[in-house]
Amino acid sequence: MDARGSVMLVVKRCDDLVIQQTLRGQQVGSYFGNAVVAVDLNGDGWNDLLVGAPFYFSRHPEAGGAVYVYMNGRERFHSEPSMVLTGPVGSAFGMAVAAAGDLNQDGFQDFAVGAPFHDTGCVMIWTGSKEGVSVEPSQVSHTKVGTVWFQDLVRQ
Ligand SMILES: [Ca+2]
Ligand SMILES: [Ca+2]
Repeated sequence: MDARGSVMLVVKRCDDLVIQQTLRGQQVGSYFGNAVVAVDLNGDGWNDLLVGAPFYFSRHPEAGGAVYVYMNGRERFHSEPSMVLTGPVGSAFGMAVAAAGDLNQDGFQDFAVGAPFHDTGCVMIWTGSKEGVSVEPSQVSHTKVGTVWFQDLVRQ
């Protein structure tokens, strides 16, 4: 066993639980698997998987916290993430990941990622698309002295 973390996909067969696939984290201590959400990002009817690793760290480019996106290849997830979203250094981006429904009404499911250590805390909204996930967050919300304000980073 190492400390890279893993996510196991388990199916129920009769009365037994069988491990169907294991996705492994890439960095020791990244807390890969701290948050796991299944959501159909590209609207093909197959749930895709988001896995948070809030203590992932990268120096070049500087990043802290990651969310790994695994697209569903029908019955199995690709063993390598199709995309890795990262947050600001020390932000614990990916501590919380939640399906948010279709926020921008484009027919694709969207999701929210929490970065609790970024300033006073921050939630970023990422949108699903035919290809999987938008490259940049579409919306970032910060908390500031009890009020919430929204900043559009990318206008759709
Ligand atoms: Ca899908
Ligand atoms: Ca959407």
